[in-house]
Amino acid sequence: MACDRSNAGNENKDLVTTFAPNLNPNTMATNRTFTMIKPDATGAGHTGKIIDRVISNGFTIKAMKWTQLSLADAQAFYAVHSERPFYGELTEYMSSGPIVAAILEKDNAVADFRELIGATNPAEAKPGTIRADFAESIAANAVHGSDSDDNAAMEGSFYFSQRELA
Ligand code: IDP
Ligand code: MG
Repeated sequence: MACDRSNAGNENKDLVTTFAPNLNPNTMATNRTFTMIKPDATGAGHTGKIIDRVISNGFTIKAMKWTQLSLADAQAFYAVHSERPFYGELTEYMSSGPIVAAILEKDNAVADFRELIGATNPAEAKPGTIRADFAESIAANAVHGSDSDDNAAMEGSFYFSQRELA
């Protein structure tokens, strides 16, 4: 079925208001992305190596915290995937252990970070990408990376207030 996207911008602003009430959708940065180091990677002791990889590839850390999602938090964060068959597995997994959440800055941040982390399935991720080197499976795939500027702003504001950015 053809999808009418003529109202897409406004729908997105409604979503921002619900999901991230402190965020002004008119001032979203285009040079930022949001990441989480996932429970498989924090549990395996890869946190420092992954942060080093991120910094040495030109990303500046604007905010960072070590924390753990409740199941309800994970369900809210991944609400966009609620119809997908792996939603239950994903949200249980993401709340199963500590994560590191961070807002990163770089020109072309969203696309460059997706390139740095590699494909969702580590078996298909290019050699030298973070997922190729550190991920365990398609679910436990070491890191999250936002897929658009708008989602980066919304996901970042899930964890951080404006006053936490440095
Ligand atoms: P992405 O993280 O590369 O953007 P998405 O399709 O947005 O991939 O999926 C979100 C997360 O859901 C993935 O990072 C992974 O942890 C999990 N996931 C994706 N596909 C599957 C699957 O087929 N089985 C189990 N988990 C999956
Ligand atoms: Mg995604």
